[in-house]
Amino acid sequence: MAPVLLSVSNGVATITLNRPDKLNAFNREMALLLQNLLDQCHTDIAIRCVLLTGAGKAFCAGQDLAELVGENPPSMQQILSEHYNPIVTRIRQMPKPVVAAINGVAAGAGANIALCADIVVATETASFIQAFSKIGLIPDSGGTYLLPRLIGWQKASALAMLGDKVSAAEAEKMGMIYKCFTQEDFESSIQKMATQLAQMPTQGLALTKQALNASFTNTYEAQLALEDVLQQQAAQTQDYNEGVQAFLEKRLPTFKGY
Ligand code: LHQ
Repeated sequence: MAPVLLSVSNGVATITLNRPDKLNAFNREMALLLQNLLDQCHTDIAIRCVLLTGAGKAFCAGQDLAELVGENPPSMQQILSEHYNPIVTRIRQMPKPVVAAINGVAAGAGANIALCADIVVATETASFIQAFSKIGLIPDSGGTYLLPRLIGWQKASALAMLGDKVSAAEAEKMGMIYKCFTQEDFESSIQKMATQLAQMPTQGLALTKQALNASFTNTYEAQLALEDVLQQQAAQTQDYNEGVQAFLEKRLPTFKGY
């Protein structure tokens, strides 16, 4: 079986990290394949939402530590510049929503790949661990950027240094993720959310994502100017026309994604 799987249905691309016996830990092959599949999702206009999840009991245990001591291990420089940085960059630049559906433990790079999705939801038995400090590393894959912005400086410092396990319920409470679902509701809730997103005005969502990405570093004035530009682009889409027409005609809109 391939270490990452892709299936497409009703506009939703489901990407499944698939090394369940290794808790879906990343080796080089898996990291490169994930990049390739994210590229396919980026360019395929029939795909209007990406759902990222893990096979088996874990979401992802981060770097496969066995690979580091195996034959011809990738260098530290390669691991970040060729494996994880291109993955998180692709997720942030994906012109459609990416939902991370966290089905189990998400540790190390696995946690931070999860957190860079647009919407992160988890099952109640899932957990998040900034495992890096326990092996003498620093949080990577954007963790030092995203964590303080998601949960505040103090909690980010503590989690990055202590490497404590955060349950899905705690993660929801501290604003690290959007929602925690019961085990029973998890599968149906993520499918419902992904299907809903795939039927929404995709261009509008892509422009929303672009604005939110820029908000981390923009001044208020620069952000207002960007909203001005992006809103004009949104208003040129057919979906904007359809949304307004459907509202006025008191019917449900049919959005095409452009
Ligand atoms: C694993 C792994 C794993 C290999 C579980 N690798 N086998 C960037 C820069 C460069 C280098 C390094 O990496 C990075 C980015 C990073 O991601 S650094 C952080 C790497 N990840 C970790 O340090 C997490 C290591 N794993 C764990 O702490 C635990 O396994 C967690 C908390 C994830 C899950 O604990 P349990 O549910 O108790 O499972 P387990 O520990 O029993 O693991 C099950 C199996 O999976 C086991 O193999 P075995 O043959 O004994 O059944 C583990 O060895 C294997 N596994 N994580 N990262």
